[in-house]
Amino acid sequence: MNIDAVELRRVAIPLVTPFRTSFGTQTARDVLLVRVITDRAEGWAECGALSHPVYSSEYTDGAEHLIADELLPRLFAAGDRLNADLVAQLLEPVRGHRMAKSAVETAVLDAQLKAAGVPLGSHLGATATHVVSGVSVSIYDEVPQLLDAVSGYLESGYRRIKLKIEPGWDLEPVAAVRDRFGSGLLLQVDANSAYTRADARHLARLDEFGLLMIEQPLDEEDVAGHAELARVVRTPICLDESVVSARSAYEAIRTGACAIINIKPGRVGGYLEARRVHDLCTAAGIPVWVGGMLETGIGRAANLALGGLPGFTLPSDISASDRYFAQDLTEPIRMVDGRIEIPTAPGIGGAPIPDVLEQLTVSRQVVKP
Ligand code: NPQ
Ligand code: MG
Repeated sequence: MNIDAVELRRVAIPLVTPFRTSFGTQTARDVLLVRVITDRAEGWAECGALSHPVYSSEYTDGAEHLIADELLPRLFAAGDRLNADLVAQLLEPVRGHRMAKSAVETAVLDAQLKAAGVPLGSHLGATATHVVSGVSVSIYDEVPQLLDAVSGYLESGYRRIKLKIEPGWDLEPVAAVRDRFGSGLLLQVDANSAYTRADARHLARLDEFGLLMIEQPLDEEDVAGHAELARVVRTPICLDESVVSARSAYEAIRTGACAIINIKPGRVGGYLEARRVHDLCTAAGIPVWVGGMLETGIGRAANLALGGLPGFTLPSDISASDRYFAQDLTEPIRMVDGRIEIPTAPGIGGAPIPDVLEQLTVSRQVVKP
């Protein structure tokens, strides 16, 4: 494949409601899009990094800079040898920056699959036609606000509720949701690393609420701490931030640090590595589910393809477009009866609506070989 040019676009999309997690409150999404223009097709991808390095060390400005200065020159150097399976190897000399690498690899993969007329789901080995849709729920100031929000999401049809928690907002909101909506509700929590090993006994008090999992309670680097916690807390531990590759998934599972893994293609470096994480977890009997980074329809369409693989047996964080955006970059992704259909169009199955893209674009740069 020959790349004629790569366009890097920054898009600002307001969130319908502020989204508060243990690492802060976001009111808009500052998105980096990568568009690879080749002689045969063009490919799109979304970089999941946030505006600031508060979820992980990557952030949008840094990712844009790194892609333009460090990653694209390495792709151009490959000339017409370039194909999606070669990208990870070409970018290997650059350490880290997995979300940036994922966006570049995905855009090349999208172009390649569109030229071949192959949907990403088929390419990855998806066996399902739909993905079960869960929703991630913000931290609120008061419990009544939380109960109203959860009530609205359940009315929309979401099959699973995930509550963001942090010290001071954990037992009370979880108890209130369990009390209001009953023991049948699929319910889990996500701490985004807000606790320490010293909180083990406190976190064990969540065991009485029959949660599906406690996601990333400790620091991303404290894998041993999660294994220690798993011996005190009965609720299954799920890792998110700690799993950055198939190798780190293997180490976490071997150490006993997790019983479940949230797979986010950007966090692990791309959809091809995400499939390797899926395959490894499935072989080890570890259930996985597709996480979310509040992507636009471009990122979420691709995530749906991944969610069709057989090991994704738990409800995803792939919510409908209207969970986050009044106007998505793509045609709205809709949930029907708690499930979202996996796109069957060639490639990632999502592309921006041109005039919406122009309207929301903050900046763009074109990088040529
Ligand atoms: C998680 N995602 O599972 C991440 C946290 C996250 C759906 O909870 C803007 C604002 C971007 C908040 C990306 C979900 C974000 C964000 C990710 C939260 O840990
Ligand atoms: Mg998480």
